[in-house]
Amino acid sequence: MEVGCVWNTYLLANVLNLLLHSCVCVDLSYHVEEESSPFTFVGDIAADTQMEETDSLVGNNFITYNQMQQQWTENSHLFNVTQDGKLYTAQTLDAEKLCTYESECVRYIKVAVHRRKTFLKVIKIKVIIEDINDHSPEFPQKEINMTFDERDGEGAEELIPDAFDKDVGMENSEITYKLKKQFSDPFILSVRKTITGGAKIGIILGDKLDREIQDSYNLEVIANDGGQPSKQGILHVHIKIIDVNDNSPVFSQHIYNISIKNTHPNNNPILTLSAKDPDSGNNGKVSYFFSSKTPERTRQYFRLNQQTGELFVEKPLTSQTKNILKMYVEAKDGGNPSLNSFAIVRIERVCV
Ligand SMILES: [Ca+2]
Ligand SMILES: [Ca+2]
Ligand SMILES: [Ca+2]
Ligand SMILES: [Ca+2]
Repeated sequence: MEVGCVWNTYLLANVLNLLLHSCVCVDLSYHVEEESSPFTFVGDIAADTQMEETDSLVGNNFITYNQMQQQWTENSHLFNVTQDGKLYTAQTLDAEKLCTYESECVRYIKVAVHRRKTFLKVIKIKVIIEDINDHSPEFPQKEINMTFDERDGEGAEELIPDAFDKDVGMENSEITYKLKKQFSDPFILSVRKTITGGAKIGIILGDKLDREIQDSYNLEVIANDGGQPSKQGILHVHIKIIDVNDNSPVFSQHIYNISIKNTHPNNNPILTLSAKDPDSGNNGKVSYFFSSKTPERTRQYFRLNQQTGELFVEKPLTSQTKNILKMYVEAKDGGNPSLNSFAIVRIERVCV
């Protein structure tokens, strides 16, 4: 029985609420901006219902106005009606708390009019709470890191989260996006609206990448709302380019010509080979070898430090050794697969 009563009360409240909100037969409509301070003047009910013209006793306070309590809504404490018929806000009204997006933000109040103690009528008043642009579009995070591969081609895409604007007004929450970047940065912004009202946003590669020229980029995605003036939110996008082994080591010379005495000490390098590879990590780590084209009979006189490229005499050069020795050396990077290049070392033996 008690449950039934509760349900009946609940249903009645909802029906009354529905009737109140769906009723279009309002006597007066007023506008008030959200976030106005409490006690902001909204309208003069007495003047606008022209009660003073129809009843000359208003000046003597015989006509009084009272807001009717509407216990099933929270409207009653949003507004105050003075006895002489002035409507004020009772508190700061926040459209984002009171209303939802895509519906007019309104509240209805009823005011009873009495002459002395005699009830005259009820005035139905619609108050439209106008949204102001008091919220900026916000991204779920302030910054985001992403990577592109150096071999990624034009059209490669990385998605980023979209922004949200809490304002309930359509223009104040309508978001447009733009990409802030350096002129030469090879990225463009893609924005596709979704059926839920959000957006699918991507950073798209618009050109080839070369990590050896630039290995990182800092972009900003700026979300602007349609308010006047517009507010904005910023997402900082940090892009790192992952290296690909696309460079071979390059020797400082194609041919190294040196002369050594046959008494050259074997702990002093006769030459230091140097090859540069601009790739990153192992892709740019260079090691040095005798090429297989170097005959073993020549190679036996020398020792090559694979890491440093230092070339030492291993065995004393004798008069039986040719006056000019020619060796092919190879520089290899640590990539997988590795890339290499070759140089020639010509050594002239000088007798002392
Ligand atoms: Ca707002
Ligand atoms: Ca806004
Ligand atoms: Ca590279
Ligand atoms: Ca390389």
